[in-house]
Amino acid sequence: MRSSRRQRGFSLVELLVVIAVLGILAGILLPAATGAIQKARVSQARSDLDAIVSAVKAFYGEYGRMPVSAGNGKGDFSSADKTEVLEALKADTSAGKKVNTKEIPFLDVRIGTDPWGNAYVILLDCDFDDTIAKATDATMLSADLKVKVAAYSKGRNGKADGHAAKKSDDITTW
Ligand SMILES: [Ca+2]
Repeated sequence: MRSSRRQRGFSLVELLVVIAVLGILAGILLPAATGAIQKARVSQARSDLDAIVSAVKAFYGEYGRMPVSAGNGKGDFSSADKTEVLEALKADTSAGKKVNTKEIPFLDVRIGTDPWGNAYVILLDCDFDDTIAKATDATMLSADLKVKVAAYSKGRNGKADGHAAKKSDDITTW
């Protein structure tokens, strides 16, 4: 009796039960896995942003100016979608080496775009009053920032949601 059952293999009902169980498991595990990936990306962005801010401070300590070719002593600066600040911190391009004349690598070369493929935005106090003026990035800042350097990622949606947004996935250093 037992051997004939084994030869018969699975019945249709048994197969359907197995498929249903697999479907339920996938339904539970997939969102959890996606959530875990998003969380990992957010913490990657946070650690990149902290590294960028530390690198700018180290650059400032070394040179007594900000890692941009023009604008030191003038108004505050937003890197927007440009990469010149990162290039200066890494000294990995000719433009970067012109700003970082001693070619000191202040930043791990791994840092490029954020985990969603968008540029990190870096805000610099280029007029040296220890404040980044709100007007430097009026979308993101609700008031002047009392820091020399700040940075942010636009988050998963790839948009600078800003201080007025009800629901923002931006990741900021302030
Ligand atoms: Ca300023």
